[in-house]
Amino acid sequence: MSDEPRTVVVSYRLPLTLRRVGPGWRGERSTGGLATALGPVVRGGRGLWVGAAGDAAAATDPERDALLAQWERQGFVAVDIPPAIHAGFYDGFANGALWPLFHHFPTRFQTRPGDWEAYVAANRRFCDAVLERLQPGDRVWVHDYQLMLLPAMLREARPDLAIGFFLHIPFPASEVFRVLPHREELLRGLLAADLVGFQTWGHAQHFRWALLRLLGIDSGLDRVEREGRVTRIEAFPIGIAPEEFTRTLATPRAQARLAELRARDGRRLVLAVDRLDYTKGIPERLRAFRLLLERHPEWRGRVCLVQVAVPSRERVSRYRELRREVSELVGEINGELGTPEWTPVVYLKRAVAREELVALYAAADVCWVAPLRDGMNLVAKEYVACQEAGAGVLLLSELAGAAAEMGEALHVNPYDAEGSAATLVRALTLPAPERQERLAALRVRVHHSTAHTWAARFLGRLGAAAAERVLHGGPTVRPLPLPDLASAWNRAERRLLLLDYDGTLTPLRPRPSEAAPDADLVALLSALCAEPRNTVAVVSGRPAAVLDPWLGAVPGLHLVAEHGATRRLPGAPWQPLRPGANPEWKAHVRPLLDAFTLRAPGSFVEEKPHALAWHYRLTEPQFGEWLARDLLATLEGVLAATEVRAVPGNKVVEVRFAWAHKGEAARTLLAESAAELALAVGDDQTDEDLFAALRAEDWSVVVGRQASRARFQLPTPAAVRAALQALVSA
Ligand code: GDG
Repeated sequence: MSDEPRTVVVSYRLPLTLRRVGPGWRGERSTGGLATALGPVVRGGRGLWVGAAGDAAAATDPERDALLAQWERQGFVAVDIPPAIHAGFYDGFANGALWPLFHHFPTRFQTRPGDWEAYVAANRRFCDAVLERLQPGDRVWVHDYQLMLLPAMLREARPDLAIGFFLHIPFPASEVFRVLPHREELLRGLLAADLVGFQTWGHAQHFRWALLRLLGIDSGLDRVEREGRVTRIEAFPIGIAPEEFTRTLATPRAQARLAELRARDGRRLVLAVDRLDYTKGIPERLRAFRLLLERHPEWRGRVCLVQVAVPSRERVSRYRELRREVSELVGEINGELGTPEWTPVVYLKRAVAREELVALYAAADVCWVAPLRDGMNLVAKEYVACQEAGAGVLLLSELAGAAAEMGEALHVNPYDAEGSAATLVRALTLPAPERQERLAALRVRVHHSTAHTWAARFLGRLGAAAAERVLHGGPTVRPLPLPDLASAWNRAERRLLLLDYDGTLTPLRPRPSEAAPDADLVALLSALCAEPRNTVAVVSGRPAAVLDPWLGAVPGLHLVAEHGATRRLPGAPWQPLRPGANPEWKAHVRPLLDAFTLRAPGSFVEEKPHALAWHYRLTEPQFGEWLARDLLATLEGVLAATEVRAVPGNKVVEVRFAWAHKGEAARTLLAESAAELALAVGDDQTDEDLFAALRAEDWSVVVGRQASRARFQLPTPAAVRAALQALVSA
């Protein structure tokens, strides 16, 4: 027995379809890379596959229930989506909005009232079906655009669950993605996963760009860190199960068909195989083919395009229009150019049997894969697998994900009819040695990167990503053990409290001026100060002019402003921490910051008595980062010989005295108070200096789940206040 965790695969459709046969029901197995690759992952008790069964749910049919119960024992769990939800979910939001937009057709996307709610409700159904069956140690692998909210729903219910998500279709450029209503919810839906996989590196980068532009979240090349949790981002180009195709091709039926096709008439056979979908570029390819026959009459009668097009999503109106458009175009071309002996386009508007498909792949001189946009495109890979003995040419759209991997194909821009026609002529006339060489290189990759290696790699990375999350969110920063703190607190004769303000005593606000203390906070601080054994200090990055009116009236409270540049002892005037420090440098630096402000709309300079800060939170994100790097480099030169430093912060560049940090303030207060016990609480990077200044036995507490050198952690400012209240009462 392996100790691999169980995998719960969730996709919109199960690899089984429920069909009514007379009065009863029958299940039909689907083939295809996904079913082949993930079948072994779930079979034999190793996991579950959760998805819709493909019929309109008929909840009260006992025969159907019996069959579904049998499926469940084999690892296939059918989710019933009531028809009223299904229409808005599948035909509506998934295929009317997400599908066109993700394939870069913003003009084709539409949302109707209620579609989004249906999408949410359907995702909730899948979530419930998964949660009902989860066992300890399970990991969940969610598939595709129909289920983008599912990772967040699962995470909310099960914070420790290992969750992976794979997007089979492209992730669009952020300028296209931003058109979508509810875009933020969808991004957050995915971010809840431990691992988000895309078909290509390009799609992954589009996703990162959208995070930055729409949520303001920075990411590394392969990861996002947020609230102490990591989401890994990676490309996993999907493959096929080549043996499925070569095995079928070896069957007598397929071989007989291949012989028939070859014996036909000596004409060149160009093959196209697609779902009847507007992303697949079928009309564009037909027009390019017509152009070739018009421009190169010598090819008339010598080449034939076989277009297999499987009808799909016919309830969506755009698909019905496409079907009509393709039929008309085929009719026109055959009517205008065909002869009694020759039909230029053979149009098969139906699914063909697997044996027929592989025989066509093997017989075709050229396979013309022309999507206007495609996540991957498996047809390109299937063709290569079936050209075992042949020397066919793959003509591949550069806008398919497959193009990134299949460099030896002849690439075309499917929107360029002339270019496509010219490349087809080239394909038809390419010398045999070159064809063989290109195909050989493609074949190695198709056999090497398969659906199996794809699934194994994804699950391997998911395991690693989940383990890393446990490591980060786990034992390094423990929750604050309040009873232990309270007893240490009670034992100590002299105690020092160092409290950051924003994000620690009050929640962070969009506008800094909204963060004024409420009456409860003032009362809490007053109670802490009233105890003679306590020295209490608020240590903030804010200037004195803000802290004074907010907290200046609390009797006995120490205030430290501008990260430690200046402070106020209870009842005394403000004093610089290092007397004699002269901020005359500001006069030289300020014009430089003003110049950067002019270049970056939305940025501004904050002037404090001892420091200057250039804020760029409202600036176009990447431009802001780029300018900030430029500013830091410039200031490094300008300030080299001074005791002033430029320090990068969260969307801010701070220019201040090198010694003006919270650590320096903490050390001074520790020495003056002669405290036996110090407790420091803070939430951001500048508070790390505070923690670093403490002694080993002191108590440091970070607010939030981010990585920190603090020993302990509290989740929110509210929890901080509760803990301080407990100390008052102790
Ligand atoms: C999505 C993404 C991504 C087609 N006609 C017949 C037939 N087929 C089979 C093909 C192929 C499959 O359908 C189509 O796969 P694609 O990859 O081309 O496209 P989508 O269905 O849009 O799939 C896509 C894929 O997910 C996987 O991640 O590559 O980019 O859009 O397998 O062989 N099969 C049979 N008869 C037919 O007439 N038997």
